[in-house]
Amino acid sequence: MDITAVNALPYEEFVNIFGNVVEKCPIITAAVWSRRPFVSLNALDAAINEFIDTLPESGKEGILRCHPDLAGRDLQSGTLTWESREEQTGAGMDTLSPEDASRMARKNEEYKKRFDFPFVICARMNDKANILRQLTERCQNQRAVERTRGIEEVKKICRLRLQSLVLTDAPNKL
Ligand code: 2AL
Repeated sequence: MDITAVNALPYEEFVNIFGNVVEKCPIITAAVWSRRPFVSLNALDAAINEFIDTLPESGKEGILRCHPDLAGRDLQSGTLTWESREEQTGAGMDTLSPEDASRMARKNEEYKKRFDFPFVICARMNDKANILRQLTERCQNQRAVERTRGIEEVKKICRLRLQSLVLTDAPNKL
């Protein structure tokens, strides 16, 4: 689908197609529909980012809390969203060694206990070693730093999800 086709979508279809570009936050997609027409995929991406940026800190934390743990219970029980499953399996979250799996579970819990929201990272831009390393390192940060960092990762995830749905003339530039 190209951007002209995106702009022609009625509200319901727009939300059906793009409702999960930010994990389990279709309200964001619903909000940006009224900003169309978008001149490009980049403009649609920017509208989503702007909406996220206008949220109060509690709203940003809410977005982070909509994200499933990496290599968590949802992956094991098959209850991840389609997009999340693709990302997590692509980063090898389903093939962790027993040692790495228990380290990941331990660190995810430590992170959530410290910050009260889950660790979020763009799995498609990282491999399992990198994810584990960053999870360990980011546990040391201040809460406000992690809130900002987590939202940056949400935006990267969103951009890649958008990119897989919309054709662009300049795929490497967006
Ligand atoms: C995820 C996810 O489900 N996909 C991704 O890229 N990151 N979750 C997370 N907690 O970072």
